[in-house]
Amino acid sequence: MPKTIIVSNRLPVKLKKEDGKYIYIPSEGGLATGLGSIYKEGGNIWMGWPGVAIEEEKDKQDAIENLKKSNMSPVFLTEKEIEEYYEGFSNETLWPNFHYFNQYAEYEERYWQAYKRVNQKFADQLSELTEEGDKIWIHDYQLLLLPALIREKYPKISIGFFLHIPFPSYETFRLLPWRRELLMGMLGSDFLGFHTYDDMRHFLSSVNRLAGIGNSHGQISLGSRKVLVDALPMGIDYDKYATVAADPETLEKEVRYRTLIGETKIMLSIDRLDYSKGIPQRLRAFELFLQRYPEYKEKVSLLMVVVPSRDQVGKYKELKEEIDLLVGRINGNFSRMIWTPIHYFYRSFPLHALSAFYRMAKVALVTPMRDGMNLVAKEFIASKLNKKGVLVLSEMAGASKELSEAILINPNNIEQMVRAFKQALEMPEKEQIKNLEVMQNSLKRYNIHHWVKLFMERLDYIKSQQLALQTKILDEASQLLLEEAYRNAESRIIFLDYDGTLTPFHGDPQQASPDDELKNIILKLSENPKNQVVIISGRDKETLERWFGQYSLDLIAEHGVWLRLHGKKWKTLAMLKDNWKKDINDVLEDYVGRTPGSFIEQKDYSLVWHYRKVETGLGELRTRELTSHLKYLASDQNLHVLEGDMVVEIKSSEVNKGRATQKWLKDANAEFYMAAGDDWTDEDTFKAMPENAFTIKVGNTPSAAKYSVTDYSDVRKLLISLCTNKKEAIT
Ligand code: GDG
Repeated sequence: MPKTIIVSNRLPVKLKKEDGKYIYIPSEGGLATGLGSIYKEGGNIWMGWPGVAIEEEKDKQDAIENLKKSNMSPVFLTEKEIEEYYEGFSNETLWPNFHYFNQYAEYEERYWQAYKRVNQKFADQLSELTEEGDKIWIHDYQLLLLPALIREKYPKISIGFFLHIPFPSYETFRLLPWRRELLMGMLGSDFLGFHTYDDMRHFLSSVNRLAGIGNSHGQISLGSRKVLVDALPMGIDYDKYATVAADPETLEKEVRYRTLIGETKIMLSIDRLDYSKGIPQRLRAFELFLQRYPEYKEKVSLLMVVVPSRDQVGKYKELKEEIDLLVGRINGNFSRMIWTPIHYFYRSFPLHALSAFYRMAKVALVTPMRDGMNLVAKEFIASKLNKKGVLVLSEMAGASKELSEAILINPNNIEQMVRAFKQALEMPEKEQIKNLEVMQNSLKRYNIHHWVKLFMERLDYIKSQQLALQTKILDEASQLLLEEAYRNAESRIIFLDYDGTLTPFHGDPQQASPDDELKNIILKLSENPKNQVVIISGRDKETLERWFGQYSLDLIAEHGVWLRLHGKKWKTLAMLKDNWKKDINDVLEDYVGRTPGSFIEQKDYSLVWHYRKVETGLGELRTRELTSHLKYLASDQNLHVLEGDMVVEIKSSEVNKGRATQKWLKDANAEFYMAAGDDWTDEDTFKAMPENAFTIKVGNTPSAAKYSVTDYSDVRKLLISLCTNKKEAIT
């Protein structure tokens, strides 16, 4: 049975040696929770490094056996690999470059070589686990080369990739000596997800500039393979944070901390030690705030948690020293007997303690210089059960694109930060509640489970698009097959579009009328008593009647509004006037699901998709996608898709060729079915045909048809060969 394999640098568990034995510490991180619903199921697997260099063969075997019980497969890395691939290339080359700290980036050839070797190691191990039909989801910047390495071995497999950190602009990315190899590595994926529209845009621009490959609505054509790129902001396990915030253990901790700290208002910050987090800038802003507004002395304290990280590495060591100095200076200058301006912890805390901090904080300061998303911002909001609190959020964090009710700041603008601190502390409760409510509702909906589901749906979607692209050219062998099926059938149904399918002309009715060759084909085809021929066209009924009224065939005009059966009177294909709404609503729901801030308005005779609260740029992109998506369901006379001011409106209920085909076919029972058409309106006809039908697309754009031919003359040749079939030729 096909399975899903998650691959990330780290497993959701960490091995640690204690008293000569390895113990397993599970990760509480959001990703581990979200992906739990996948990797713990059936034969699915999570593959990654267990967080420690294991040397002994026996220990490795034990780890493999133990982890297998929890559907995990460890990739063992040596000390040297960890130093060069992980700490080196991943954290000292890619991390600074992707976070716009180029001055910190190391361009070391030996790091690059190690990065390539370890990605190959992951690929080798992954190949052993993989079988055709599996889905693979690769995570983050440590494994950028892996998608292409797997693609080489398994050309047809589904590969998704998600980048958790920002993707930099082309001008920054191009500084990497190995930029092209990195991009081509990523492009081994079928679907690439980023936190924000800007990240996605930057990636597409690099693909364009460095590999010369363009895109259409986020789809890149790599030869015959299509790659989808999209913005998919990661959510949190909302219920978990809301539940822990109400847990008695958290409340007990809150009371204890409050007693120790006193009644000052708390401003909270929680970060890993990293230069991308803007910790010194925040401290300087807090210092200036106390100088500028001395009335806040004794009234406000900063509770600052910095989680230790890489502090033996040069840049991190310097950062730690800078923070220590700043905290010392501020506390030294401002402290009073009964008041400490900054409570600074260089350590991590258990979840309940963290939750107590979130509850206590009046204001959360999330002010990174650059951050892929930042989950702390979201966790703070989910923990605010009383809906009182204010988030000050850097516009450089991915989260700012969704949390527009926060006070947004530029972390380089110290004056603005100082003003934001004051505004946050003085915000009326009513406004706090209003803002938090909006953000909580959004985070509840776009939670981690939604994110995982959506990722998998997008991966499946592009895979199905790729399959649809595999429409076969109607070669000699397939034509023989078709002719044989035709010959052997006692009853046949043949749907033919007109413009572009039977004639080269579109538009001008003077030019498009059937020529003698076509008239002859139609005559022979329709005279055969075994055949039921249906001309299905966008043309009006008068034109079709003028051209084909004399033949023994059926006519469907105006994309399915009118039907004329064998010379009888025209009748409309009556529909319930609201019938179309469900289909369109499903499409719109899908877009709402992928576009935080958007929503649907239901009107009696129309549906409206609003995107005025969506991240700038993303709304416009989705509109383009949506309108092209809706083309399949709209037709000139029936559904109208209108783009307005930050809205897309779909008006009126009518029918399309697919519905008309379905209605026409309802009680049909033939031995041979065929349909030919050239544009998007005919796709609905193809989809409505029975499984065993011969569906033929004229032209080479993606289609749901089984076969394709180059132009109308091929259709004519095919029809001539059918009607001049020796056994059946009507002369
Ligand atoms: C990447 C991207 C993106 C922190 N201190 C403690 C603790 N934490 C938890 C928080 C939060 C997580 O760590 C930090 O999440 P971030 O999103 O801020 O950053 P990363 O996980 O480093 O990294 C980032 C993310 O991937 C997801 O795509 O948002 O931009 O850099 O969950 O709660 N947890 C506990 N004690 C602590 O002291 N228990």
